[in-house]
Amino acid sequence: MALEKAAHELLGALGDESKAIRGEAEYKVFRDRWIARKNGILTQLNDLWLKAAPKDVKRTVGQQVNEIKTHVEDVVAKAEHLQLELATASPIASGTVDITLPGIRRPIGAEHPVMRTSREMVAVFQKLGYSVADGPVIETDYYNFEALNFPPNHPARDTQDTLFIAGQRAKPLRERLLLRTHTSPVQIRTMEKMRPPIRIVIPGTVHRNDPPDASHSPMFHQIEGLAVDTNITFGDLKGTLDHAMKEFFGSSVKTSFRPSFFPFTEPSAEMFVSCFICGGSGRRGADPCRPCKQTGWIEILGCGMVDPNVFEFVKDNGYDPKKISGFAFGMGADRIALLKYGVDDLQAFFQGDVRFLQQFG
Ligand code: 2NL
Repeated sequence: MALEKAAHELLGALGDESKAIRGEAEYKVFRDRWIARKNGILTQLNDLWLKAAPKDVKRTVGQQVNEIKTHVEDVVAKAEHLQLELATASPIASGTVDITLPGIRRPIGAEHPVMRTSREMVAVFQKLGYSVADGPVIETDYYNFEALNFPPNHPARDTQDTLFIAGQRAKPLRERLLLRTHTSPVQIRTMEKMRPPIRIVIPGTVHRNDPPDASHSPMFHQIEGLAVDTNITFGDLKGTLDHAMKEFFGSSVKTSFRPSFFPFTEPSAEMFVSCFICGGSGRRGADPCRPCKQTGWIEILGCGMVDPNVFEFVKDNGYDPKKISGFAFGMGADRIALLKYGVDDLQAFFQGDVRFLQQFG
């Protein structure tokens, strides 16, 4: 009876230990503890129970020990089998991963509002068949000024607040390097490569020597466009830009064109969009509308018919101003993003404060 009780307790412990096994290392400890030839529990049983048993009960004890031995070997074999299965099964199916635990949150960020504005505006023109072009941020005087009808020493150059690369004095003026002040050089470079007709938009970074404040930054973003073909008219310019503004701001906006000046276009105009904040009324309830300064109109871009002097620089590639014509436009993505998202300080776009950026997530 005492023997049976001991056997029962022993097998209970065997079951408990086998269930508690987690991983290969624990399985090996378990296996050695029970069936190792040297000092394993089975060996000890043989020595302590069987060899020590009095002659008259040796037979019964032998049977008992044999039964225990079969059982222990059985359980160890099963534990090994389970161990192998777990090692090859998926962590979820085997239960070693608790899929009800909360996951690891990985912040994914969000598109910057200026980049989003630029991308959305570009997409409007892509839908009209325009291609996207790009080019270098570090430009030569030739592409940034001369080929755009800013002659050397012309006062129009002063308006660009150009950041020049140092140590260029030894070179001829047209080869001297600077940070492009507009994306227009890309339009010249594209006309050098592609014959008319062309329809292109150019989003890109530009630099000017402006001290940073709520509406200025020495680095900002432009989107320019150019369409050149036979018989392109100012009517094409107005129709295209009016359509683009309705796509971008909503179909209820109106456009207004007012005379202006740019060295590379003639005639030139500034385009206004009816205020998408106040709907053109100039008022927000009892308050004056700030974004449009109560005028009901917001200036969005500059545009015009490409000056024949500009085409002269790319004439050899099919741009003879007697045969073709074109319109061009340029706008600031940062300014449009400011208005669209109601941000009152341009600097917020460039300071990288996560509390600001998270609002666009
Ligand atoms: C503005 C005005 C403008 C252009 C950019 C252009 C380019 C070539 C020829 C003629 Cl290659 N024009 N670009 C024309 C008119 C206005 O930008 O206020 N931008 C922020």
